[in-house]
Amino acid sequence: MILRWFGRKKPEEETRPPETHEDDKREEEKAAEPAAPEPAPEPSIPAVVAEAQAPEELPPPPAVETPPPPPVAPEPEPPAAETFLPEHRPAPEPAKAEEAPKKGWLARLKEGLSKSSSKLTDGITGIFTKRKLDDDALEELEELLITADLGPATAAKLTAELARTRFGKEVSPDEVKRTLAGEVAKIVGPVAQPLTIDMGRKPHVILVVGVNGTGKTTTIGKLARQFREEGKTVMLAAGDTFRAAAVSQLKIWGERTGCPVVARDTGADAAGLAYDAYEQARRDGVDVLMIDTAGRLQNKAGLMDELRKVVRVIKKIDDSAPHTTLLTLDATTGQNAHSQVEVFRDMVNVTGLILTKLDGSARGGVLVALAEKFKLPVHAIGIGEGVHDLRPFDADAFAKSLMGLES
Ligand SMILES: Nc1nc2c(ncn2[C@@H]2O[C@H](COP(=O)(O)OP(=O)(O)OP(=O)(O)O)[C@@H](O)[C@H]2O)c(=O)[nH]1
Ligand SMILES: [Mg+2]
Repeated sequence: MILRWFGRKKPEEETRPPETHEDDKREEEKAAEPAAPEPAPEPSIPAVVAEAQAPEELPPPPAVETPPPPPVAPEPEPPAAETFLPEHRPAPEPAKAEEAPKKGWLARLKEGLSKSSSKLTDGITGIFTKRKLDDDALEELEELLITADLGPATAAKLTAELARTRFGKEVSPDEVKRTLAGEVAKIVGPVAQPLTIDMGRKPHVILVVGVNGTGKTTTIGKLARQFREEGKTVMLAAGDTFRAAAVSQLKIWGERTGCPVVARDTGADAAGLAYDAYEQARRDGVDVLMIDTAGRLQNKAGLMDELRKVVRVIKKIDDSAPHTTLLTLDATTGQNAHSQVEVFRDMVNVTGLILTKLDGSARGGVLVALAEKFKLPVHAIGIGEGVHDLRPFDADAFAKSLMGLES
């Protein structure tokens, strides 16, 4: 079966992933049926999957001849009996920019972080109105910071810094917020690193991992749009072969962003698919290959094995690949994100984080705790479900927004 993703008639407009929670469940049940050695998958976070809407019509790609096959086609490994590759053509002109949201992203970041910041600012105002910075006030502040998900270590560090310069003095809530924002910016500054693509790789391989529902597929779609707008050619690999709905979700992102999607049927070997996609991307001279992965399988050990196998197999083509391994973390899960970093970091070599769902999360402070503890680059943050809602992580803007200050 050949899946064709170019020039297909697309359904109606799509702004969110094409699956419902119900679809999701049905697909998983179906996928799990033939061999379900263990009864229940173990989602640590319930997937919040939005309703299906169809993609926006993109202009058809220019008719360009399919490039000739390479002189020597290396044997895929593990050998795939049949590979279902899309009909691939060189990527069309950079995707036409979909209309960006009217509000500036800083305003949206501030609005998105308002749940986190209002907790902090209300607390700070409560503690510091007409009050000296004494031990009790410091203790209350430390507790507040902990409950706002900044974590005990960061909370202690921030209060110590405040005490160092202001102890015994009367401090205004605004002064406290400004001092804390400055300290938060210092902590997150070193990890605020944009995602860079090595254009010499052809392709630069990005593996996207994370617990189910944390935003892997959506982030891939958002990144694909960014890369395409920069004029890069992008290929997507639907490595979440566990659920049929996951494959169709990625295909819709591929259509929206003008990127070919390499996919196979549900239940296919994810590592084999990743290998074939990498080979295909190399043959086509694609700039970026993004590989989506499953967030859950029948059990956690199965997921680990599968991810490790994907990495092993990719390395057979190029030992330095994947060149980037992104871990998506759902900011609404707060401290749970710590254990997810530990698990995935030990399993695959995570090179950077994407914090999603910072909009509407009261737990945005977790980003500070993660930066302090793991020092892993935070490449971008998700501030909504739309294609424009992924932003490079800006330490200063984040710190100020978190403290409810104007940027
Ligand atoms: N509000 C908000 N929603 C987001 C963001 N990123 C992703 N989502 C939503 O979160 C839900 C899950 O996103 P997916 O991209 O399907 O997550 P996933 O990690 O691929 O999930 P699995 O395929 O189940 O492992 C979807 O409804 C997304 O629209 C974000 O930054 N903000
Ligand atoms: Mg997914």
